[in-house]
Amino acid sequence: MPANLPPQYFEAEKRFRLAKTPKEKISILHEMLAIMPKHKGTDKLQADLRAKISKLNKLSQKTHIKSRRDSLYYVNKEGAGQVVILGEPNAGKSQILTVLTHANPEVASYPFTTHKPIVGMVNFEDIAIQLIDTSPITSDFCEHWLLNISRTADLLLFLVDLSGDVVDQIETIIKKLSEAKVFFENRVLIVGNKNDLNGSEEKFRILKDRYAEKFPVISVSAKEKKRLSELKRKIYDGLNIIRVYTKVPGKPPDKNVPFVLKRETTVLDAARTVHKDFGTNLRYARLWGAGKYDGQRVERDHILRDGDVVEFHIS
Ligand SMILES: Nc1nc2c(ncn2[C@@H]2O[C@H](COP(=O)(O)OP(=O)(O)O)[C@@H](O)[C@H]2O)c(=O)[nH]1
Ligand SMILES: [Mg+2]
Repeated sequence: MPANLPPQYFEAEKRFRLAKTPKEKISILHEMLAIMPKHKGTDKLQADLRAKISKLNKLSQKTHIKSRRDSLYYVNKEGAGQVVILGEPNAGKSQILTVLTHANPEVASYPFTTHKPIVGMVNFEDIAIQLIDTSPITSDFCEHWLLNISRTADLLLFLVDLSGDVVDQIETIIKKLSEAKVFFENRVLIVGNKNDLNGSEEKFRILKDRYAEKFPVISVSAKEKKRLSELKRKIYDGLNIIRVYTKVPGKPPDKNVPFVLKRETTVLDAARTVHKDFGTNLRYARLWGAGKYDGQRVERDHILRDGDVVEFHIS
């Protein structure tokens, strides 16, 4: 499969070659990873970039003690996907985290209490999604670590206070991300918060008129817990993932723990994820799911859908 890399990738690659410090190089590599389309054709390239990052990280940890703070604020991905909340002060970022997740014990383990990422897990049906509350973005300030997390997160949640100037809030976020060359176009969800307030409907309409063509846009009230299940569903949709369940011939499916896979994953890729030997020995699979009859035989290149139950047949 061809990699089909966009022009921004080659532009970043050029900057990478010119970069001098490990820190600079790492940041550009993260950018290249974010720009790169994620599919089979780029798997190897992705792995190469990750290996380079890890090598440079080791190097810079040895040489740059100053970079410690940044790596302290790096949040390891957990669960089905990583979502970062971005917004101006008082948009309701912390409130969103509070109503969607349980308190997070990790919070206390950081020595700096004012400006740091705060992590929680959102339960959505049978999976958990990582949600990160952050320090505010304003037109003249944005923490460096926040941009770094945004570079690698799976989804950016632009949170807007519906009682303020909604377009200005979005444009501020976009400006800060663009200035730092964080590419975000295909992984944004816009959320208008405080839809319980008077006048919020009109603001929400403005928000939709302006952005709905490019990004999904919804409104919620974090405080009054309105439309939170729709928000969770939209977060899930924005992650571009599917859940697939496996089953052994003659046994009921294992519905307890889904395998979380990228959208457009084939039966063969799923088999490889489940077990490395399955990939080489896979002959075909049987599927149970929407639009199929029970136990329908499908070939290795069949694209799986959310909720499919798959039974691998190997030789
Ligand atoms: N009316 C209303 N107020 C909210 C809502 N969500 C948050 N707030 C209030 O907005 C203020 C800022 O919320 P906070 O979560 O601290 O914002 P942050 O600075 O973005 O983290 C607080 O006073 C919240 O009580 C909401 O849905 N409706
Ligand atoms: Mg806050």
